[in-house]
Amino acid sequence: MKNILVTGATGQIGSELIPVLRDKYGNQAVVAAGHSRDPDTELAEAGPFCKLDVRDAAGIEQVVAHYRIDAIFHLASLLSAVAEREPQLAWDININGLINVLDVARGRGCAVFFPSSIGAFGPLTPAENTPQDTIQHPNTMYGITKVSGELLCGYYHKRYGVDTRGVRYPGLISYKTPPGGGTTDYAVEIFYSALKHGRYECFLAADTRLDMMYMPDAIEAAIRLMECDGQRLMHRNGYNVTAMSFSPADITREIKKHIPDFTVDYKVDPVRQGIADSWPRHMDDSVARKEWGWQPQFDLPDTVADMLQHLSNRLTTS
Ligand code: AKB
Repeated sequence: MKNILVTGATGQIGSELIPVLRDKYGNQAVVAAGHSRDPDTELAEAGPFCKLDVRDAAGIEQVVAHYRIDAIFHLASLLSAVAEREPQLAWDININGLINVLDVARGRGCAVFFPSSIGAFGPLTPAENTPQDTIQHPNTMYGITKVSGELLCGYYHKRYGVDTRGVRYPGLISYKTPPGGGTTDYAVEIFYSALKHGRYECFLAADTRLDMMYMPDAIEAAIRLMECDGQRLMHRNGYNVTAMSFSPADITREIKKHIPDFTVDYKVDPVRQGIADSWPRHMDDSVARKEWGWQPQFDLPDTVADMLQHLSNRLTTS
């Protein structure tokens, strides 16, 4: 990778991936492209930033040509809960946006990273040790766009030779940019509430166990997969990756080790609970470990300690 475009630059993953890529490849080599939110000054000033709607195919073509892009991290996407509220918009952004990126990549010889999700599975999927290759019948629009995205990436590789690669991310935990409209967002919100108020009202039931990952591992997964020798990749797209599996009750117990008076109440949101209940509890990610050396660093105790430390610094200085 020489010149890199990151779509969804101001989102939860993009805002943390871009500084890491810029450290590695140089500030000018990494173009940040965001749609709606204003970029923070660090993102916009450290290197090229452009406003881009991924539904605008000509706009993508122009940016890729102008900056001589050879790799695209295509992160722009609506998340699960918001996609249930606006299914047509989710299809438009998540699928038509992806096809635009894949077509430009095909014409300009770019590699493409596509983040799929645990949402690509559904209620018929084995929930424990979810295999790499298994039933994928999601019952949410988000899941339908993610499984279709995996298939499209596979198709563009087989049919047109586009170097597509991707993972199925679990819920992602980070302190820099909050996620927006996801089902696993509780695992980020809980830290803000614990530090600010000492209590949290959780929208998932106490025993809803899901796969999760701390952001530094998510960034490492994307870069490691894109940098590895493509000959090693038998699957290429939709690699299961996970770092831990926990429920709201488990993370509460871990936070209480640092903030003993912290309390959680449960007010279950039926929509998000229904989505979570259709997802795996714990994926088997041995194929990613074998094919490209996936190895997470952060478990639940490490994540909680690091989140609380960074977030309390941010909250006291803001
Ligand atoms: C969401 O909750 O929608 C995302 C995801 C697991 O893909 N965080």
